[in-house]
Amino acid sequence: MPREIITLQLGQCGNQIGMEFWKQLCAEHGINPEGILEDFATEGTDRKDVFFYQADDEHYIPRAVLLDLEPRVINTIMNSPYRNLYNPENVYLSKDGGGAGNNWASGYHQGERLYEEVFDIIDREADGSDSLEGFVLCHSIAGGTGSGMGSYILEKLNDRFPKKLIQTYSVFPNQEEISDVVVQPYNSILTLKRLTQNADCVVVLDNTALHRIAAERLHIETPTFTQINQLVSTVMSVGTTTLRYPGYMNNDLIGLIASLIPTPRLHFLMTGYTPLTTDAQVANVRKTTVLDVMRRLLQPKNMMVSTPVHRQANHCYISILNIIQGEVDPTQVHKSLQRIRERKLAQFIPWGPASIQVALSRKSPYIQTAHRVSGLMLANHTSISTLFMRTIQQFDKLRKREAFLEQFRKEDMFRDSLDEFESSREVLQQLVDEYQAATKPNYITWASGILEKKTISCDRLTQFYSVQVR
Ligand SMILES: Nc1nc2c(ncn2[C@@H]2O[C@H](COP(=O)(O)OP(=O)(O)OP(=O)(O)O)[C@@H](O)[C@H]2O)c(=O)[nH]1
Ligand SMILES: [Mg+2]
Repeated sequence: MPREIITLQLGQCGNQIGMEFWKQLCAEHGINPEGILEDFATEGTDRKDVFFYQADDEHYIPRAVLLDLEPRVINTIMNSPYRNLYNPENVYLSKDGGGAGNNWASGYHQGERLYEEVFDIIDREADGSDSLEGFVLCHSIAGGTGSGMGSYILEKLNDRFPKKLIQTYSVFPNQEEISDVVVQPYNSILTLKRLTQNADCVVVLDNTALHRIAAERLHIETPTFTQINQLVSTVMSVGTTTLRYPGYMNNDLIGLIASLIPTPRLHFLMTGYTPLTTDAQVANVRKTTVLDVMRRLLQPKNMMVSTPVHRQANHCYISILNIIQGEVDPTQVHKSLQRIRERKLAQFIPWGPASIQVALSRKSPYIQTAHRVSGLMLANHTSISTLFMRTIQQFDKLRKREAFLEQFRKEDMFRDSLDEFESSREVLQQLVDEYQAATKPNYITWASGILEKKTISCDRLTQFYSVQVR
């Protein structure tokens, strides 16, 4: 039975990365931009129905809801060759069309006002699936719509669908660029509270690191969002590949999440991918092996998050899942893991199993790649907290100066008090403290005081190779 997943795309960033994701999924499943299954793809054994539903024999429609408060990006999608792919009833543009003006509070309250209309769409999608597993939300945390309306939707999804999983692909702002969004730290901190409390799993997509990778590894000096989003769509498509290509490794989202997230709040994942396109030169010199791929995935330069993964001695991995595609001999996997253990290439938490999990995954037969073996790493690493610390510091600076608060005071939540800022800061500080505590042997005792009810069952873990690396 398929376990369906509904994708919600919010705001400029959410819809732009969503668009790239669907392009990639269509290509992988042999679905053309009109949603029609290509003749060469009719015999496929892939599981299209997790992300698409079938309108008729050959017509597939994404289980996607496209939401924005301003028309530009959605209009671009609706004028692209993919305009007939989506269910037009699932495309929602706010009537006033003015956007949220980079203001979280405006996005949040517009979300509140549009609640009925938006959840009509979401409920209809949910009713249209047999065995809904959960939701995937795509957005940025720094603007107004994806962050504010995204926050509101996260809260409501939790209320209305308490048993469904919520995963997000959350884009963090580029720290190295002078931002035109001066209130970015306010928006980020308010969103991060909801990502901590209302999501089961957050895949962190960090524009700082994505720009660095595009510049250093792909040699693109000033990368466009389209180029950056190709990296993002690779992460999203490989990250969902075990759900879409069943067989020996027949996984669902809960299996994926449970294997990576041992305690409920430490649910922010980093990603790494190799080989990136121009690594082809390397591949030409000698054949890429599983060990090459796994070793490269442990190098900070391949991580798509701008944290000092190995430099700070006390930070460590909570879990690692490598999704490997290509021509792989399973015995190589064990050998590679042994080698990684001998060389002590990865530092793990002292309070739980230290294991690198490997999922060998099939891939689309319709897309040719230059590489024999490729890999995506999904990693739960305590150094993700340095990203949150940076947000707190930037927030404190703005807040101390009482800068740019008028636009927030205009909205209900902030009219009488700014307590919501302090409450969000507190939640984020606790999260930073918890990641810090997770580097210590007594973490479980520390955490048992504050662990919440919402834990995830781990009964599907056996589907993965799991080899102790200590
Ligand atoms: N990776 C990536 N980042 C993006 C993209 N578009 C915007 N961003 C980032 O998202 C943040 C701005 O948020 P947007 O998504 O533009 O804002 P929004 O959600 O549409 O909200 P408003 O326009 O304020 O209503 C900044 O940090 C941008 O760098 C994109 O296509 N790809
Ligand atoms: Mg926008």
